[in-house]
Amino acid sequence: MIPPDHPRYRSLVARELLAEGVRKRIVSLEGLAAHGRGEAFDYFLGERTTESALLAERTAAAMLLAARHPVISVNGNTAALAALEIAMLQKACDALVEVNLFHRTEERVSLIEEHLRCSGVDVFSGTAERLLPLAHDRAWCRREGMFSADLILVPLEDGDRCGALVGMGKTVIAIDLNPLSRTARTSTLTIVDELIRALPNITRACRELSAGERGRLISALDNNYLLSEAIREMTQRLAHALD
Ligand code: PTJ
Repeated sequence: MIPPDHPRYRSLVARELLAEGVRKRIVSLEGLAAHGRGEAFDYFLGERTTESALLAERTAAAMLLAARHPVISVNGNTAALAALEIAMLQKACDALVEVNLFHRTEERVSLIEEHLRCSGVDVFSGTAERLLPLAHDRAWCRREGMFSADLILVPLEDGDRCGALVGMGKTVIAIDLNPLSRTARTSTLTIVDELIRALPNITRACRELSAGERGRLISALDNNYLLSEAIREMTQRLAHALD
């Protein structure tokens, strides 16, 4: 049992959730390594939502609400860490939620779908087809889901699919603590923040933004600025780490 006053409480709880996810066969072993990389970047950020990340989260909300057919793509790590937060975001923006996996097995897809449903997510399932132009198993998705979406929110992505989706003319919003990743640089909008902090901020903004604010946020979107700000925040903290 992790004491709530432990200085690294939130980080240790996240690790517990992922370890439990591995035991339930929801999270892949590779997902643990991916999380470790995210933790390192979060350390550089100071484990907080920066001003530029909040701007990205509010812009994401505006874009989700403006989309014709938004889809939230969920992998093993996202399901284990943030199933409830996904359910709340889905309610706020009325998006489809579809499971899409890199280390895909039919068993993992079903287990993750079941886990999401238990947390209140309305999961879009059914027959998947190999529809995305990718050599690996992230190519599998549903024709009426991700394949037809105009906007896809991809928490914790590997860069290939993100590039393929943008190449198909789709708007892609990524949540990725690594501002240098291919995903971060290929997406239409990148949120450089921790998944569990980012999702509730997007949900809140979906509920709060006026139509005027949404339009202003969308027309001011500059992903290069958002990524440079994230890198600036990290380097500034590192430069003063021993002060
Ligand atoms: O469940 P599967 O089979 O689909 O596999 C999922 C993983 C995560 C293993 C797969 O998508 C993968 O290999 O991802 P990558 O290429 O390692 O990319 C994950 C990115 O997410 C990295 O850039 C990490 O820095 C970042 N990341 C990890 N944990 C978090 C995160 N970003 C935000 N919040 C996190 N909690």
